[in-house]
Amino acid sequence: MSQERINKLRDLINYHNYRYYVLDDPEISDAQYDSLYKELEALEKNHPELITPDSPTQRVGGAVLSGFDTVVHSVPLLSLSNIFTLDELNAFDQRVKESVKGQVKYTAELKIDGLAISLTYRDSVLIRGATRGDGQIGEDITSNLRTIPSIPLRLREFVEGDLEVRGECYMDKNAFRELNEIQVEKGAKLFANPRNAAAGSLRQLDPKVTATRKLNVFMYALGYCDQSVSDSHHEVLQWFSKLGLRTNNQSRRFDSIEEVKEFINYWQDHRDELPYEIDGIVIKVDSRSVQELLGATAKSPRWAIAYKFPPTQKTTRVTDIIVQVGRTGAVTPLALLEPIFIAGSTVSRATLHNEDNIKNKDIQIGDTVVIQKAGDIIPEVVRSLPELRTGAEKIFEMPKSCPACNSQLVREQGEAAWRCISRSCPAQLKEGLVHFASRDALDIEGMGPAVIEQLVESGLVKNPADIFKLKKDELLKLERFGEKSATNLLANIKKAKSQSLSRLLTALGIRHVGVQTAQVLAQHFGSLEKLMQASQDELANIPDIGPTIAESIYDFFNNEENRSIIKELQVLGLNFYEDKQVIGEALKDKVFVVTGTLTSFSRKEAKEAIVSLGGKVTESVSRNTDYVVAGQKPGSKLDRASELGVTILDEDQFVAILSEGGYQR
Ligand code: 0OX
Repeated sequence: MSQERINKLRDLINYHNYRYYVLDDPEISDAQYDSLYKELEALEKNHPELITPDSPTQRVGGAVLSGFDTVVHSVPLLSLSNIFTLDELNAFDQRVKESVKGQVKYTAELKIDGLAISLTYRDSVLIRGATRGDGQIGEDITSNLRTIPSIPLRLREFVEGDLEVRGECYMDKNAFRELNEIQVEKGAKLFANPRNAAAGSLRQLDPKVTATRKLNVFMYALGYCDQSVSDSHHEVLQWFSKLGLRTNNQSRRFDSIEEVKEFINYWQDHRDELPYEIDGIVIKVDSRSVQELLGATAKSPRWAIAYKFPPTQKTTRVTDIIVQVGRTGAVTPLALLEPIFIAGSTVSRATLHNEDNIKNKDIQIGDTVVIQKAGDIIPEVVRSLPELRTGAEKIFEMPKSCPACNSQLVREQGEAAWRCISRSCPAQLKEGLVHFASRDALDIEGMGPAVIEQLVESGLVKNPADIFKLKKDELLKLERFGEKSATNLLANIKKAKSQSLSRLLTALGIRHVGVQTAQVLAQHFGSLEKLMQASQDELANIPDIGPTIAESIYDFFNNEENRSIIKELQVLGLNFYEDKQVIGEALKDKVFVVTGTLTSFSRKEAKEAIVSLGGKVTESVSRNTDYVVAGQKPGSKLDRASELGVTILDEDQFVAILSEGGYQR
């Protein structure tokens, strides 16, 4: 009886969910929906044995993760090549027609500005959701994607076997604005645009947080299907819709590229009217067999292309020009603008880069200027409109002394920037610390610019090492700090001590050493001590490191003050080592799954050994898996490997492959 009612309620809720979130055409009121939902919840509470993972009550759940597993895509997720002009579109059309030796139909779609995702359904039930990653390997974000109401946990029709669909996860403009309002209230960092907000929301390790973010999806491509499907992409999209997958209803099929151009022109002028952001139009050859015939290059399909819209430009007024001191002491002028909404967010400041740029573009305080978002993210001033001047404008003069510490600025020959070269400049210190704690560096959550400002102003932190000496009672004396935030911050600081050497090197902010160079250095030397002993020549001989970078690294480590801070960091317990270095390429790009218990390796050691020879390790077996290493009690992964015909290695064979590749324990 209960089972019947539960089934009925689930069907009803799924149906109304579909009407509301997928078709955007609800049939019942929110109150009616809530009452169905509450009834189901109550029944499931009384009969927990009847709960199934695809029940609509089971969207938000699961543990807080410590990280995401990797997923090998059964068919790679290719990325689109971009074009910017109609001439390039004609060339694409010509190439297609020449290869096919005839006419083709195209489907044109809005290019949603979000993140590519992949959903896998097995016998109609959602079993996995993943990010695109590098196209071959993505991250398993199933528990986060399950929280998105427009993603069905079960398809509305039975599809036997596996169906993998691709689409875009995005946040609409309203949800983005609301989220940033909440961030302001919380004193948290603002998201620069809806795409970043969607990315940040999907990266949450706690699905409960993702569930609070209003994310949505449009599905736009078939990845893989065990069942046979229509040859027309356009019809596949219609089939998606019948299955309950949300598709964008602006997609159109056209007989000629001329009609596609009209579609492009229309949306170029009307994109602002959409509730979500688009950054172009995707043009796809409609026939899937023709798509297959055209094939793909290493990175992108030859049968599809993205026409990217030019950046949106708007005019506004420069109310003032101020200067900012960066962590290297470079002093950058910044235009304060009358706030203006452009490409998804409100812009009230834009960098002017340097003095010469201001002169070349003839920008004065009070000028009306044209601004755009480069890559639709960073706002920049394109040009001024001197014809609109009233006479009240003021010419900007670069200050001669540092706005933060008053010491004299210098401009070295061949450099565009004026610099503050004082070692005790508080602005440089703050910016340096912001960088030190930032996501690419030691990634200390809760230590953003506002907190750093407090720590520096209060005198608690005078250099990076001081961060690790902070005490709870000291934090509690600061404004806005409570028991919970202080405990959390100290825990995050403690965690940062065991970050990798490459992150620590990034954090140190050595000039010319960004994330990538830091990784090269960490891999090459393996320990900070060895790196600090390296001569300038030795550094310059490392691939990817030229003489300028070598000199900068050498100077940094031979500066007394830097050496003493590093010594302190060591005493405070920071990790100065990098994980085992890559020692060979014997397993380059080979994908491994390790299952069961190995006798001579821990799981972690086995993974490190594979990675050290250039291989990749993933959690689940797919068509892309090259080897499954099977220890004792291997479980279902071994069955899946046999099913797919993947090579299975026992422990002895695995050890043999490793030692052939040059691996030594
Ligand atoms: C989008 C979008 C992105 C998938 C397979 C090759 C072409 N951002 O809206 N990609 C694709 O298609 C890719 N379509 C889209 N609509």
